[in-house]
Amino acid sequence: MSVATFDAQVIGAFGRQVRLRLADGRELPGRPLGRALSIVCGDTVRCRLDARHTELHVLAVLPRRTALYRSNTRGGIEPVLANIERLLVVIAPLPAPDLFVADRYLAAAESAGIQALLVLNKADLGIDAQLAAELDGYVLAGYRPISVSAAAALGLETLQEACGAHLAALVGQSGVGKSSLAARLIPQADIAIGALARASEGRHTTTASRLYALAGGGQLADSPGVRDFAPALTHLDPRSLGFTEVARLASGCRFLDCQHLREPDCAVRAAVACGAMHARRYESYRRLHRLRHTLVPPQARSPRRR
Ligand SMILES: Nc1nc2c(ncn2[C@@H]2O[C@H](COP(=O)(O)OP(=O)(O)OP(=O)(O)O)[C@@H](O)[C@H]2O)c(=O)[nH]1
Ligand SMILES: [Mg+2]
Ligand SMILES: [Zn+2]
Repeated sequence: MSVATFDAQVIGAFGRQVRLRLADGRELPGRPLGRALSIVCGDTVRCRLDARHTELHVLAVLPRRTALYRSNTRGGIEPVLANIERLLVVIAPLPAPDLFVADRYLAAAESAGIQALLVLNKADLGIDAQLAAELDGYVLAGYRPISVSAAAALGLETLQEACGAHLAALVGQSGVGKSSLAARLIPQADIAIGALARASEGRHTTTASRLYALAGGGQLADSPGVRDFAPALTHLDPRSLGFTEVARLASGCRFLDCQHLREPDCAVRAAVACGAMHARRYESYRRLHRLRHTLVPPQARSPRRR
């Protein structure tokens, strides 16, 4: 006798345990059958009820429409979130923002076909001249940073609109207020919020990604904060490494395979020289380029030649 299988959405993944949402809205715990299955929040999986009908067995992960990957410390890559359509990269005046981390998230999203947005939380704390200049750099790049405050309930409608009916995810450094924003947009969910001291001591409040339903028909994933983030280096677009302004400017470079480092007639370096591309964003591009050059063998990173 064959047992009926059906599809479900992964709304939480903690090691070998997953939380699944069925088409009828019910939520049940699940367990992957087979060690090799790598399941992340946002995945759609094929499953069946176990004999005692208390949990679901996950048989397979269906093909992902998008996947956000990161490089892990063992030199490999691993998926972080699946099927997301909007990546909300959250920064804040406090803890001190590491914008190289933000740039890498933006680059990973651009290279994965995920629309990336920059969200500045804790706007109630005020924005100093240095941070304001950095935000101008993102505007030059083509982003429109969204200023919000979870504490003062500012900009939340704009944030909700940015999620729309899509599957969106909050990512960023620990303590920037991802869970606080999620709690504002999904007040009925019981979301843990940390003390700022925890983040400065390197402790994270959120320990696993979790997907919540939004009032507007979309879904929002809250994810654990990071100290650092390295994208999957082999997945980066070879001409721009996922930097949108570099992708735009590169068509003006003399060489099709210009790396925008020392080549003559490079439109990217010209833009940096005249202030049309933000100097720190360019430094961020160079750092990512160096990392990729060091870690990825040449055959895996060869630029597409036309
Ligand atoms: N002033 C101010 N504080 C905020 C705001 N949003 C969050 N906080 C505070 O920032 C601290 C961290 O908030 P969380 O929401 O736990 O941060 P997180 O990004 O989810 O942190 P992790 O789960 O560790 O990644 C808490 O003390 C919040 O009260 C805000 O808009 N303004
Ligand atoms: Mg959190
Ligand atoms: Zn160039």
